[in-house]
Amino acid sequence: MKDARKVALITGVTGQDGAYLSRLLLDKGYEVHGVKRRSSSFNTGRIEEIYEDPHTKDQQFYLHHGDLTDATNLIRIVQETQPTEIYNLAAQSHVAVSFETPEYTANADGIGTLRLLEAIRILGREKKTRFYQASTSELYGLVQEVPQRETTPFYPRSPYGAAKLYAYWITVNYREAYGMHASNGILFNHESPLRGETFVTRKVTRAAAAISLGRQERLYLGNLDARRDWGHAREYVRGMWLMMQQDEPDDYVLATGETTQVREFVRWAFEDAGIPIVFRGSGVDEKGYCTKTGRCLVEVDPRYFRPTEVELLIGDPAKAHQRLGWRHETQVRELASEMVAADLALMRSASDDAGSPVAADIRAAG
Ligand code: NDP
Ligand code: GDR
Repeated sequence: MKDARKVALITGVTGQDGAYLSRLLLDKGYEVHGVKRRSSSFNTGRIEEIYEDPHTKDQQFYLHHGDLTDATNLIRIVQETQPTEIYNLAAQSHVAVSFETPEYTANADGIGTLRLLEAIRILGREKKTRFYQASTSELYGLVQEVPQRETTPFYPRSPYGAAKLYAYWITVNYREAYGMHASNGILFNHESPLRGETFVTRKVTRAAAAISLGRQERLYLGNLDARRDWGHAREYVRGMWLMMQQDEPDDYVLATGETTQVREFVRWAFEDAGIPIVFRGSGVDEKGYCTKTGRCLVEVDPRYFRPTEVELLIGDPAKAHQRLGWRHETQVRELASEMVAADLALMRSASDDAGSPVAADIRAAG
């Protein structure tokens, strides 16, 4: 029997997806608890708007300090909050960074998932807490089949992908071994104005905005040939919630079914920022993307190449369409425009909003 209470615990609440999911669940009447890492600088910027003063009545949103590398802390948080649904979104989520910090990435992204599943089991909540694991299209890695679907074999190409592979299978195993309602969302890339600044879409939209405002000279990127299936994060968190509402747990791909080259996204972003660019040169004479007047704005820097790359991702979301009734709405071209517009607005108003994250974090510290 499903608990009539609606209490969600979100790890990674301060990240892109955590912010959108918190809003969605609060709108649906959930009591929402988020796990936030202690940080020497403010890291609650994305959830600032929904983080009310903890002293106000009717509060539905709570933050707890914690970390996926700390098992006892996770057990205590699950015990205190008694969640009916856990969304495990926390991760060292940057693929390139995972080559530099492979052991930490395995610990947080792989074993961290195990720690949460064990917390549920230790506390005897196997039938009381549903579990969502943030799995990823990076599991597919080296192309085995296109489009990629739930049955496509995995072949991860990074320490991040390998850590997430463990997390995927341990989630399946706890479902089968202990009858837990545990599901994997195999999500393809999803972006938004809240996307972390070092992922390629946001790096590009921020740079296009900054260059058009005369605040940056040039943008350096890595592999422009890679293709990604990019959707909007707001729509993907709804898919996560839908998975948790099904009678039976299962694994689902969420994707748009369309793929776009990084270089195409770059061209769109600069077009939206009012600076049309074209690719100039080849081989040693490669100049990158330049304006018609010869000003070269985007250059390839091999330092952003990865030791092993995922060249092509394109997902088949048919199962999610049929069973969850989930569909993406925003097209990638619109997504690029939304992100450029948001970055232009943010940069223009940069000096006005410096104070607000401070207030939120002072409240969080209690
Ligand atoms: P972000 O990088 O924006 O957010 C990651 C979150 O995890 C942040 O809140 C971060 O905290 C937190 N975190 C990192 N390490 C730890 C740790 N050791 N303990 C506790 N919290 C930690 O990621 P997204 O929101 O984009 O993605 C959410 C999840 O979905 C991730 O697991 C990611 O791997 C996965 N995913 C993402 C996709 C995407 O396209 N966005 C696609 C498929 C899967 P802090 O703010 O302090 O850094
Ligand atoms: P990805 O996203 O690795 O797919 O992982 P990212 O935006 O980092 O890279 C996408 C593609 O762009 C190429 N690229 C660059 N990438 C970055 N970050 N910076 C650059 O300068 C650059 N130049 C080219 C990359 O090589 C790659 O091919 C994201 C994360 O959110 C994961 O957590 C998630 O699991 C997957 O999406 C699905």
